[in-house]
Amino acid sequence: MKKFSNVKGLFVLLFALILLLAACGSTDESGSNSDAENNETEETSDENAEQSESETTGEAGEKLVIGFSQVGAESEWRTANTKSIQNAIKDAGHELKFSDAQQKQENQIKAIRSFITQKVDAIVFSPVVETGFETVLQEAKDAGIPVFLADRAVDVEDDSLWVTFLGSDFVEEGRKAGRWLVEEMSDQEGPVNIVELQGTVGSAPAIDRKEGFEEIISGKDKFEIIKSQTGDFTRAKGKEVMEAFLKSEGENIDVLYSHNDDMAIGAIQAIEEYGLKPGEDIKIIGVDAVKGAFEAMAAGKMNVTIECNPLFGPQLVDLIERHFEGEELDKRIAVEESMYTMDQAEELLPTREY
Ligand code: GZL
Repeated sequence: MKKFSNVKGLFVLLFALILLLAACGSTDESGSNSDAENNETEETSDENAEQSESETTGEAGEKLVIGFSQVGAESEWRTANTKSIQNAIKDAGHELKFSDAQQKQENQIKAIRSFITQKVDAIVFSPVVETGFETVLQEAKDAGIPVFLADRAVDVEDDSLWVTFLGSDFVEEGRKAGRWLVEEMSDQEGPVNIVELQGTVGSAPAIDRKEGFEEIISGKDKFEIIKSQTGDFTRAKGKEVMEAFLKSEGENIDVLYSHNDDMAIGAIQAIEEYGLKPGEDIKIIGVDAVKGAFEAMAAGKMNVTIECNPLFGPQLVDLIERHFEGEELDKRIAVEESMYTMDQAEELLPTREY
């Protein structure tokens, strides 16, 4: 019987255990517990999400982590632009992650991917060329990181891949150069033979400055571009290509149109070494309005520079902050710019900031 009573005791114990388990595992009709649990889980996950969101997308008034992928350090203009943006980001209390691509597209793609991995709040990007960035910009969009184009534009189907473009109207800069030349040569019979130093092949400024300049001179028969080649926006390359122009065209050249001042300054050296007078024998047109151009104009070696203002760092940071405060920004915001000639150079040189 002992055995049986043991068995009986076992059954009673088992039955009590089953009752106990049944009571613990039940949800009530409304399922609120599981919902509560779920809600708690959701809340936690939402909290985590918000937490991770604030880490990755930033919020109004928060300190932002900003990744800045810059073209390089190829010209006076570029170094001034870099300084303006870096200082503006730091002065506003945000954290800067900076990458100098040394004018190589693959370095910019790598930098943007690194910013995505680091979960920055925003990316500032000046694309070395217009095309080839669609994939990496889609990756940034998929990661919920807004991209702000500074200085140069990209050529992509989907313009939701970037928030806004802040920079110059390069086509208008080219038009200004063309209009100055038409006015300057108005009493010359012609032909007026022009050599052109183009910027980086495929870059927005090179494409647009050529377009704007040709739009203005194309309607006047006396103007002809007899040679055109890239100097990649650098002084060294500008000098080298101008030497080649002089070798083949020599005193047949009346005008140099250079897509930036740095290449023009390099060309001026080549013209002097060739034995001609820059600014007199050959009219020199540059773009950027950097200090070096004002020095060349004050020395009578350059005739005009079209301003392309690099000092838009504070304006850019203001746009980024307004975006995080929920403001809808225009897709394209142009920087105000002017033009300066040889006769203004001496007086204005001391006032120039870049
Ligand atoms: C123009 C900028 C150009 C400058 C050059 O906004 O992209 O790149 O004109 C620089 O000096 O290299």
